[in-house]
Amino acid sequence: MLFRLSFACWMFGALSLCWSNSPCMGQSQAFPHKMPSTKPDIPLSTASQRLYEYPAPLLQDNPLYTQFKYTPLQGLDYHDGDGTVTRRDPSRPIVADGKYHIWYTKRDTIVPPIGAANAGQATDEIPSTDWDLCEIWHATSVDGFTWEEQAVAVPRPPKPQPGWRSVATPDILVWKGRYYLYYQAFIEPSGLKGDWCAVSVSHADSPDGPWTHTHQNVVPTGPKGTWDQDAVHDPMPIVYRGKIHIYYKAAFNKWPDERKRYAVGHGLVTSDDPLGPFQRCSLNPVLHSGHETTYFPFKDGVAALSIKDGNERSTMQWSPDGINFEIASVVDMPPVACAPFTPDAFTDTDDGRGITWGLCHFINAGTAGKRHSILARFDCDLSLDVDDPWMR
Ligand code: AAL
Repeated sequence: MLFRLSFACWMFGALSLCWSNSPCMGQSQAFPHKMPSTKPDIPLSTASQRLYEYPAPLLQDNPLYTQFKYTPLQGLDYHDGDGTVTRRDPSRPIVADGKYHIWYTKRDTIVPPIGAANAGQATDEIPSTDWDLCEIWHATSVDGFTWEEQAVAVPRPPKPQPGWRSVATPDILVWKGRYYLYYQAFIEPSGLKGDWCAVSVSHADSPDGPWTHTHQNVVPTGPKGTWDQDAVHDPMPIVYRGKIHIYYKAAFNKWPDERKRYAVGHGLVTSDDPLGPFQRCSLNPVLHSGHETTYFPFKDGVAALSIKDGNERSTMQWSPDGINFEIASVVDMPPVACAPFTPDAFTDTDDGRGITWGLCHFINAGTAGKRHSILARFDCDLSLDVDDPWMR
């Protein structure tokens, strides 16, 4: 009885001590009703402190927050969605001769893909994945909604050149009046050992080609045992601080490796010459989330949209130097394989104006339940200058 009484007294004493020391009891230094634009000099919870650590202004004024609206494209045929034709992973649109130009992965095969798990049964006519046995095609548009397919820009080169099996996932660089297409070059069906491929480049005097294939792996991969040893995807070039910056993704442990340890990392390489050699950034990976890459100049730094995969999926990020990124906002339903129209991607601006629209893809089950992809348009407001007619 005596023990119970003294235990109760001890509990009461301990609880009242905790209660009186609890930060929840203080009222005198409350967070102000009008949101302070700089960190107030009062005790703050972790979430309140974090508010002041984001690179962009707070709440509704954040120029790196947006919602996305989607519109189907007109003018492209998909064989009624039977899975034999795919268009996916578009490049960013550029303007030349009064038209928008894009390049993208196109597959037109006798059957739909049989899937990465069956890659061993893929043949010269039967694709493993949606991006196996593909070519890079070119389309133009005057309004960004209706597109006219032109011709193949980069066909598969003969065996054993890089890309003989498939060329896919292109993006464009305009540098000193010439055009450079960077893309994934496969030398085996995707899925056989993983999604293994290197990045090749072709160049031309005009967006209409002809394109000269260099047959070179232009983005240096990491040494064996490192994160980007085998699979370098989604090359996206911008010109920043006088140099060509190419951001890329490496998917490590993607099938058939241990899927539960699947991870992505984004790397950066830079050069003064579009054909290389490119130097690897010593701080790679610069981002650990985001399936396809989307980077664009924003103010004097670089913004990134981290789309699928990783703890920071569905975030906009910003970096003051193109290397050290921080979360600027969280977004809903971001465009997959996002390829924004970015008029200042190649002007070496130190005052990037942002983006308002672009292209992306949707992966479709198709009528026979087989996978193929379609291109679509998105619109958004990640712009500091929406009155510029080319931004609309
Ligand atoms: C994508 C990209 C790359 C991958 C595959 C095709 O959307 O990340 O291109 O290899 O999926």
